[in-house]
Amino acid sequence: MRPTRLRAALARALSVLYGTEVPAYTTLVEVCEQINAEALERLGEQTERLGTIERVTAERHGAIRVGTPEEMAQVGRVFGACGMQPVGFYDLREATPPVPVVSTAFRPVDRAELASNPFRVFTSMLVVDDRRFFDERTEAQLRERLDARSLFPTELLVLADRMEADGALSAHDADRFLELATSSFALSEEPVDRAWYEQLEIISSVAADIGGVTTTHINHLTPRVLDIDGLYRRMQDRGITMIDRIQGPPAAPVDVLLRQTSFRALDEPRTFREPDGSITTGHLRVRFGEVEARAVALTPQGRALHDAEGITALPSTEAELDAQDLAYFTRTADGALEPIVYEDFLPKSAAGIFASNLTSDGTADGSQRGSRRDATWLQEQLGRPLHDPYDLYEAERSAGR
Ligand code: OOG
Ligand code: NI
Repeated sequence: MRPTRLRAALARALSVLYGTEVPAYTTLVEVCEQINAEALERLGEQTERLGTIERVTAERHGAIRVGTPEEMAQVGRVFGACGMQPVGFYDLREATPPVPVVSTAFRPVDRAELASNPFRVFTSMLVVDDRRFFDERTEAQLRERLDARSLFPTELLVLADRMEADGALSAHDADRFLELATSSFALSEEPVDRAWYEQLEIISSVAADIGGVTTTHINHLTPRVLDIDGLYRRMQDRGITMIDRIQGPPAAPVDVLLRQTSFRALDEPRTFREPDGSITTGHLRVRFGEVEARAVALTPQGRALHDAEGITALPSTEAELDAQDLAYFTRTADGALEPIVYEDFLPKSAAGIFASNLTSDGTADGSQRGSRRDATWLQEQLGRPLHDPYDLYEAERSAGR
């Protein structure tokens, strides 16, 4: 099996897993499929300019969270086997409310690969030495626990490296890879150390979700929808409470970038180890359901204008966006514009998504010094190239004109 098929198979396996763990996800996927079919009916081929119905129907992004650079590098190997490369650097410590993580997204980088299966995973890593969040003692406790755990079995990493080296795995090895990878992202039944989890939760619920447990899990798995306003209404009609708004640029004459919304997950039963050693059952609320709509990618100038002045500052036709070099397009043989879809994330929406899912804003001491983290640092930790999203859009545009 080749990386492309392995990626599609992993996306499907995780979708089945997450559907059994979070039943409301299955409702969300059903509603997305209805809305997409209706949009195709209503608008015809026009809707497929941003991706074929096959691509959009299969399209998912996952979100996972890890604790250390070593764990991040291992995630890079597992997704690398599936033809997913790290793209972009997001610093959520600067967000409102601040979250003590830095992130990247693993995804295919070629248009043909994206068309075959665009599975992407937003991956966040805890910054344990950031004094705005963690004092020296908490950092030491975190390090001790994170260093003692392993998120991925060695057998999985060996298979991942073999796939990256050879470009193929036998059917038997591919099955084993899928089984091990999928179970690495399942919610663990291991008891949660109550006192430690609560100690971290005061600082940040994301820190507790990462460092307070011994495994990682899919936080959410997000389908793509062609009409997110329609979906938002339909979900509410079905009695599912959505967050109060859709994140990202509002609907416009030319939709741009990425719009996302989510529903709050219900309490999930978890096992706890109490301070007296007894095992109890309780609940945690860390996972939720998200859905997204994707549109044309903006150039750095387009993005700067959008971020400073909002969507209304952008021209209202594709031709003008192209002429002013504000968004990315290729041209068909007869000269028509084809939008290049935005394949990445928005730090502001990501912060909103994190926040919609927090039990509290946590505590950050702004007078303390942050620790330096940037794309160069992350690339070094990953030990593989970290792509700049703009380079990828630019290359695709130059190749397609
Ligand atoms: C990731 C939040 C960001 C998105 O779609 O912007 C994200 C997380 O909650 O771990 O998934
Ligand atoms: Ni997400």
